[in-house]
Order: sequence, then structure tokens, then C-alpha cells
Amino acid sequence: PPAGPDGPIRMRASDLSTISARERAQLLRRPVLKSGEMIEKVEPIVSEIRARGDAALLEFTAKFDKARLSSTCIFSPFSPDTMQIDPDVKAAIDQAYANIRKFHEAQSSGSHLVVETMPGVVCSRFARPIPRVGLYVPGGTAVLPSTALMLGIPAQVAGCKEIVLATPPRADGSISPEVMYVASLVGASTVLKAGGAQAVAALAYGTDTVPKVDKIFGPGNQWVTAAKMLVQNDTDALVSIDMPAGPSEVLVIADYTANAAFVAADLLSQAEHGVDSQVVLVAVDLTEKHLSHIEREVDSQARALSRVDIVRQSIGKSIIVRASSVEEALVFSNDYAPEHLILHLENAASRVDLVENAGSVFVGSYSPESCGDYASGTNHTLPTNGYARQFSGVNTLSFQKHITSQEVSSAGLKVLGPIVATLADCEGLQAHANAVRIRLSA
Ligand code: HSO
Ligand code: ZN
Repeated sequence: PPAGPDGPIRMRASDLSTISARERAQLLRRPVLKSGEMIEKVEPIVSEIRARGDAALLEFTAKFDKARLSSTCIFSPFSPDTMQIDPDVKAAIDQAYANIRKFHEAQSSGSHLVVETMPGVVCSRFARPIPRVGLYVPGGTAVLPSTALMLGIPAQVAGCKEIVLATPPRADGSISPEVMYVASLVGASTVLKAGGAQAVAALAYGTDTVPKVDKIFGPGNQWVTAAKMLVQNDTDALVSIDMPAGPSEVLVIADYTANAAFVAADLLSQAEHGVDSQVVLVAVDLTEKHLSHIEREVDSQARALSRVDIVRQSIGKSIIVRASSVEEALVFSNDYAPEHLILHLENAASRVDLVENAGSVFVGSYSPESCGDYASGTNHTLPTNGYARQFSGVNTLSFQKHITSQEVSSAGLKVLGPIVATLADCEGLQAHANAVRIRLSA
């Protein structure tokens, strides 16, 4: 069949047993993010917002989103007119909300620690919400009420006082009613009708109408990501971010038990996100016949998708890696550190112990990534780009910080004090030692 727009929709294959170390390293790489270049591009936008606030925000929204607005924000309570949605969609959102809330509520249990380290020396740790948070819900090629749920629910569960949800308006100036409905469910106080670097800057510094926030969450394109990195480094803004973000990814490990159609459907569900989506299939000792069945399924299912043009490009850049054992497959996966890891394996649950680096794991053939993307209860805001090595996905604790405290009794100070004084003497910090000795001799 011809290559080009009608050619086969297929992934490139390689074999772990024959490739060189260099080729293996190449397979583990993501496309380079031009963060330096992007930061230079967003800098003028961020400074304009800082200098001119709302006026600049409205100008950028007219320029980039083609929406002419008279105001930047919608404040709660939101009018029911802004959230007219299909009853089936409402019921689905409500069930997703309940599941995600249930799982995120469970995450804060046990966060209050009290430990007596020596008799009379009691240390504790307790959580407090980050007071004001900004949630970025991307616009672009799809409306994403699910992202509003994934960011809004942990913020609500954590007890954040002020939730500002930012999302680019449609050309008529409105916000999707599904996103408005979720904003009201999670108790957002403000919907900022702006996207891109300008929205991030408005959240970081505040304007006359946009409340300044303490932490900014959410996925976004290169502009949003670069702006988040820029404002995070500005001590004047005093704002933090959830994590560095890159294009969405999935790694699927399949063995002889894998259903070819299910595997293909999982690969495509990630591939449809965008042309830069990263899709990897690790085939564990599959026969030629089984693998070509998967490839045929990818091609035929892809052709039936409305987003076939996107999928053609992302699948074209994707890879199949042959491995000879599940262990070898998981070593590769751990080195890749995927955002999503799907295990189409015999006794998949027994293999989860081998997972060291991944954002979220989908265990067995009936756990498509779509469940976690929308409604099982786990969060879909996850580390990409290999950052699953050191970052967790967004969770309830992302919206809190922990405060520690200690209470030392006079009996406690009798045992602890001499130790502290000795260490203070050792560091030559006499005033520190005095603060103890003055009490011991009182
Ligand atoms: N897979 C995306 C999340 C998403 N999927 C939103 C559908 N809607 C990144 O984890
Ligand atoms: Zn998805």
C-alpha cells in the first residue's frame, strides 16, 4: 500500500535483543521540549499582564482565542443558564465526581502524625490546605470537563479556600457548559475566561479582577507549560506549580494472552490526544501472527476514528518494542517511566510489584486507560516526559502542605536539652545552647 496520507497507519518496530545500547537510549527519549526558546516567547506576554492587568488580558484573549470579552471572570454563584447540559452527560459527570471524590478523600486519611521520640518530646505533623489555587483546564481541540474534575475535586477535598478555574473561552466568549457545571460542583469561586501564558500570568500575579493564587495546576500546551515554569521562578509572584508537563503518553505491555483489538484500542485512545502523543507497545514474546493482528487492528480502528488525521501522525511516530520476557519488558518500562502503563498480561495483578516508575497503572485486559482518564477514581493529571521517576500525579496532598510541631515538657527537656546543647556547642552557636541551658538551670 502507498505511503502518505492513505498509507498504512503503523508503528515502527524494534527488538530489545538485537538493538544497541544507543538505539535503546533513543527509544527511551521523548521529543526535545524547547523550554528555553518557549520561555523567551512567553516572557513578553507575562510582563504585559503584570504591567497592564485586565486590559492586557482582554487584548490577548481577543488575539489568541478570537473572543472579544467585556469582563475577564465569571464569579460564583454561576447562573444555571451557563450550565445547561445533556442529562446523560450530567449523570456521567455526577458518578465520575463521586468516584474521584471517594478515592481522593481516602488519600488524606492518616495525614495527622503524632510521635513521641523521647519521653516528654512529642513531634507531630498536620496538613493545611493551600489557601488559593488556580486550575488550568485546556481548551483547544477537545473540551475537557474531565480535567476540571481531576483538578477541582482534590482542591475541594483538601479544603482550599479559593478555587480559580481558568479555561480559554470559545470565540463567542462563552465557556463550555460542562466545564461550568464541574466548576460549580467543585466549589470554584471564579472562572477565568482566558487560556495560554496570559491566563497563567493572571493567576500568578492577580489583576484588578483576577484573584492571585498560591499554586497553579493543570496540563497545557507549550505556552502554558513555559509560563508556569517562568512564574514559578519569580520570587515576586510567590507561586508554585504542580509539575513540569509534556505531551501525553502510554506504554502498553502485552503477552500471549492479550486481546489484539483491546490493545489497539488502548494505543489509539492515547494517540488521539494530539500529534505529539507518545505511544509505545512492548510485545512480550509475541508470535508474528499475534503482533500483525495487533497492527492490523491499529490500522483498521484508526481509519474509523474522527481524529484519524491526528492519530496517523502520532502512531507514525510511535514504536513497538519486542521483549523476550515480562521482566525485561518491565525493566524497559521502568526506564521509560511512562505517564500511563497498561498491563495486558497473564496474572497482570501479580506483576504490579515490578513497576518502579509510572504515573498510573492499568491492570489487566478490562482496565482501559479511558477509565482512569474519566471516572474510575484515580487522577489523570500525571507526570509525563520521564518525570514519573520523581513525581507523583496530582492528588489531595498536592493541594496541601504539612506543618510539623513539637511540644517538649520540662521532663522532656531534661533528657533532650543536654544533647541539643552539645550539638550547639559543637557548631559554635552559643545562643542556641543558652536557650536550652537557661531553662535547665531555671
Ligand atoms: N489521557 C489524558 C487525560 C484525558 N483523557 C482527558 C481524556 N480526557 C492525559 O492523562
Ligand atoms: Zn486520555
